Amino acid sequence: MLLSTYLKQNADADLAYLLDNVMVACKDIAFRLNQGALAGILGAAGTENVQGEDQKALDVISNDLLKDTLLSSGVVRGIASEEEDLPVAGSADGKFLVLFDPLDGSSNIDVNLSVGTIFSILPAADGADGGAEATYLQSGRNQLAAGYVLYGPSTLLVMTLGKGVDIFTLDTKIGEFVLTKEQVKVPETTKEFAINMSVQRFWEAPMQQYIADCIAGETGPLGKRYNMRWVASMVAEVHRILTRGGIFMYPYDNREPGKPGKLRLMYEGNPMSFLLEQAGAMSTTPYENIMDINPEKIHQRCGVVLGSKEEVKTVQSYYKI
Ligand code: P6P
Repeated sequence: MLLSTYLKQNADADLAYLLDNVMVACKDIAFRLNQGALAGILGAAGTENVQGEDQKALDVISNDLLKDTLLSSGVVRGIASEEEDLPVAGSADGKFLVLFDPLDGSSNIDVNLSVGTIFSILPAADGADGGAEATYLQSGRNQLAAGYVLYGPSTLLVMTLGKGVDIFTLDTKIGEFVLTKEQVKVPETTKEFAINMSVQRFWEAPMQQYIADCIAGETGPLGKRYNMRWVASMVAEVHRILTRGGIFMYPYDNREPGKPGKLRLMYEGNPMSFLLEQAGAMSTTPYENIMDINPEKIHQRCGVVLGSKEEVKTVQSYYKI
């Protein structure tokens, strides 16, 4: 089934039109990524984003593609992006707010590893200003749709409209996404954890203990031998978990006390949490469910402990939650 047919059957006309516009931009991003060095677009942009991170040329290109496509669609009140200091207003009568990380994991681009686009769709309240931060400060429970496009060996769209999680594969022969897996469910248990071990000394004690017990393996208190993965691209990690289970953690750490965690709530935590909960998994900080957070800032960060339900509960037990 083509994505356009799926949307016609499962979404109202305006939401279907919006998501089709998101995919137009993502297909262009996929093409440019595939061109890589041939298009002369690898390397740094020579600028920094609001997060204080060096931008890759493709960060800026991807951001502009999504921003231009969405703001000209007529159904978008405004957008918020990891690469934009402030929200950008669109159509005064637009029904939707679109929040996105245009190219998550972009440090992987120059070494030809997987990256992705993450998107979250919120309702625009009547009369709300699409250029005002307050318009976007809604709980993740308000999301109408969320998903990511993973630019890997194949280009995949993984999306939820609130009725489960479905996966589409980009058929480059026809330039369309085709439904290839329906109603994804995450295994409730796992033996695979993903965390950046180089940060270990900065974690809170419960996280240090949990990881030590994972490494202790079958002779330790968790009684099983774990494997470890770290791709430095949240989209790739979440996709692996949606596909075969696992737990991904980017917990609070005290490297920079003013920055509790690295990942951003509104366009990383919330959309990924919507997907995972729809697929029968959990997504926490680990102190609370990420989608229960009432946001205060558009670029606010949160700790992330997400994945197979029983493993997330095990981590929470170390925090005595
Ligand atoms: P580190 C990518 O920059 C990102 O935001 C996530 O996609 C990824 O999981 C994490 O940061 C990687 O962080 O500290 O390993 O570079």
